[in-house]
Amino acid sequence: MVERTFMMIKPDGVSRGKIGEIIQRIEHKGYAIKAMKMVQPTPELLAKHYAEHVGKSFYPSLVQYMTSGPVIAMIGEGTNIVSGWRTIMGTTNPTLAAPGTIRGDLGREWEGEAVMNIVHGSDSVEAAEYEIKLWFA
Ligand code: RTP
Ligand code: MG
Repeated sequence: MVERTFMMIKPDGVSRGKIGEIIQRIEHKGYAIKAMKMVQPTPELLAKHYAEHVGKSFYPSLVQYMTSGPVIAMIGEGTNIVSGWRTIMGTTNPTLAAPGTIRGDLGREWEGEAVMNIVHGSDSVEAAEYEIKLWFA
């Protein structure tokens, strides 16, 4: 099924010069990038994007991390892209993420209690719809 998802290159991906490499992996897979922009996330936007995590012990560190610089926000489109992009990203913790995934190959550092993991992808079709509306209002 052709789906849309919300994809993001997080501040560490941008500051470490990985934009080109990450976009190349998206294009190699054959996913279409339907929209793309550079955004400086605010705490207000992040509270909506990461609503499920507000109040958790790592949340202040997550906000510190995610407001540390600009991100690249993208709408991707392709067959089963929601789960497919999560597979390409790898699991949340880069230490555990498989080699060959973006997080497994490129991620390593922590911002306080929050793991810095280069990229984001919506975790369901419903989340994708919500996040696309939020970031591309
Ligand atoms: P994301 O939403 O950013 O794509 O990441 P995810 O689904 O793989 O992981 P999620 O559980 O939604 O967590 C969101 C972000 O919060 C930071 N985090 N740190 N210390 C920790 O246990 C921890 N858990 C989450 C990470 O930056 C993670 O991507
Ligand atoms: Mg998540």
